[in-house]
Amino acid sequence: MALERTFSILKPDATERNLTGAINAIIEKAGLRIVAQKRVLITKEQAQRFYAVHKERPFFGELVDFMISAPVVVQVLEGENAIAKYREVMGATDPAKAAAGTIRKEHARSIGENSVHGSDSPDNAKVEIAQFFSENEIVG
Ligand code: DAT
Ligand code: MG
Repeated sequence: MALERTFSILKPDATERNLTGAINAIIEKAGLRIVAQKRVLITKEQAQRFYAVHKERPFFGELVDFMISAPVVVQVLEGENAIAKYREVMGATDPAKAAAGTIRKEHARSIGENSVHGSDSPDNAKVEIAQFFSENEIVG
């Protein structure tokens, strides 16, 4: 399989607890390369657009408020099978159900404050990367 790119966010609960290095170590140990990275405060509009697929869910407001509550680190990760591999490294959405050694098992606070986002499909990866990075900011 060819090299693939996925979009990642280290969420506010991770930046607040100074865990970005610990999480990046797990990412890199899994063989994923961080080919773009920046720390940003996202706007409410950006958060609403990013999570628009969940806008009818009861937790939507809480999710948006959480995502704008502190800085996040947005990243592009590159590797063989990067999309599925990063989902595996992240662990299940609910940290209580995540496998040992995954980012969410080791670090997430709760199902809502679960430390990381990762794209779930090639189409979404493309859209999400383009929301935060221009092509010349990604250096593979
Ligand atoms: P994932 O982040 O694993 O792709 P998702 O796309 O289903 O999970 O949901 C997006 C985010 O929404 C998730 O990371 C945290 C929040 N969320 C999901 N289900 C939730 C729930 N039952 N209660 C609170 N927040 C939830
Ligand atoms: Mg998702």
